Amino acid sequence: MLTDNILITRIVSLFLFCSPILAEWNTRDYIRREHTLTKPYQGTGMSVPYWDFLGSTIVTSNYVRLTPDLQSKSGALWNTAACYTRNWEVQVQFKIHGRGKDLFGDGLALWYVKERMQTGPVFGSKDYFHGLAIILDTYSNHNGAHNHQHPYISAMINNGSLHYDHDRDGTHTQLSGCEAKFRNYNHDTHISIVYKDDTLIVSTDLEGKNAWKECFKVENVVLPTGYFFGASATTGDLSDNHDIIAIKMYELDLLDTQKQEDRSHLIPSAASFEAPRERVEDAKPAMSGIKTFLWMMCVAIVCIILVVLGIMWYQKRQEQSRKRLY
Ligand SMILES: [Ca+2]
Repeated sequence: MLTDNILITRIVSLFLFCSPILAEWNTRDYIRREHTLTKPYQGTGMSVPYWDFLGSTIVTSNYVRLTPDLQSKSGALWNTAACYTRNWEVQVQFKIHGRGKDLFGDGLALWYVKERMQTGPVFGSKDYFHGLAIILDTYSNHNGAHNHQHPYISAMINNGSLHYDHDRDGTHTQLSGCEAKFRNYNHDTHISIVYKDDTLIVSTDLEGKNAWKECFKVENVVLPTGYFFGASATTGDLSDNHDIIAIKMYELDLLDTQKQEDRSHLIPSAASFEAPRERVEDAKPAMSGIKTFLWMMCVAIVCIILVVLGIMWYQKRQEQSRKRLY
């Protein structure tokens, strides 16, 4: 009898010990294969199921490289299946690395947009897009002072009318952002994008601790269903390897009120933008020596002419007054 009790206690404690692990598994039950990219990438033949490639992208057995550490490269990776899930989380394991210690660029963008497979100037993809861009910007294009350091992670929502301004690193159209050092690590680096109940939360796991750290959270973000996930990267004068190791998409729970809602025709929008900083033009470069000299010459000549005219006018007046006297 006693041994039976001990046995039951042991089974119960074993179950209790296991339950947090089971709970952990359950939260990740809804992985959507058609929006996921994991090793081994290749299916039958050379193609990767559910994903298309553009530009400099190459697929190896360990990573999908969007750009190599070489100048003027551009590559992208696009999901072939549109996303009809309303609440989702996308976790991307990536690696941005290169030889550059202080100079590297340009960065990586993760997309949930209407337009897939379109090349363009926004980290290798289309400007004036419809949807969401999460931008991992490694290079500061702005000459003047920023209110943040690089590398920098930011979010942009576009309804097709906004231009991503590289000269200002997109700061005038960003929803929110955070500084994050995500380059040149030996351990795995991850970013999580949660879009749930019209709230966007971006978190990172960059320190190899297997823990998410919130980068930013923005409420009242409207995104329709039916858009495509993608990733793109570009290099210019500066370069980096931009590698995607894995993309995992999880379907998140719906509220009861959300179950019947048709979101396919919504226009992307965000209630709050970060208070836009004034778009201050960069200071004009100081006048060159020759320009300054010529300018001074002109001023001097004008002064001399004015003085001469003044003297002539004065003499004429004197003459006239003399004539009147006689
Ligand atoms: Ca930049």
